[in-house]
Amino acid sequence: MATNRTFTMIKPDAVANGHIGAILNDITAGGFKIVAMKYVHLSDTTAGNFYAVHKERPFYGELVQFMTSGPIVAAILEKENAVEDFRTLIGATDPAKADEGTIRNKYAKSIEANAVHGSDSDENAAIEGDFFFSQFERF
Ligand code: DGI
Repeated sequence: MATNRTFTMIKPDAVANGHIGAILNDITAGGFKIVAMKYVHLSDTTAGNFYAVHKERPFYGELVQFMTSGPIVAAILEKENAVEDFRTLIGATDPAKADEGTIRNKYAKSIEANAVHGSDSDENAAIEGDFFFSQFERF
């Protein structure tokens, strides 16, 4: 399996609840190397553009509002089979359905305030990483 990259965000709920350190620890303990990272507060426009793929979904407005409600940590992670393994590490979208020990199981509050984002494909991982980071901000 080739080494590749995924993109993640620690969402406003997890930041506000003091889980940045614990989540970064789970990520590195899971074998992921952090190759880019920043701490930012998204504007409506930036969050709206990031989630443009979800524009037609009924929760789009709420999602954008939630993602702009406080700062987030964005990062690019590297590992063998990164996209799939990271989705396993974070668990199901709805924390009530997330496996025991996953990041969403431990730190998420609801399907919306679900602690972390993880890219769902190699293609989206590249698009999302490029959205947040220039070539000088990744290693
Ligand atoms: O790839 P995921 O983040 O696991 O899930 P997704 O791509 O289906 O949805 C993107 C985000 O949108 C998800 O992390 C939280 C939010 N979301 C998904 N389904 C719902 C939702 N938000 C609300 N309010 N209601 C939903 O049913």
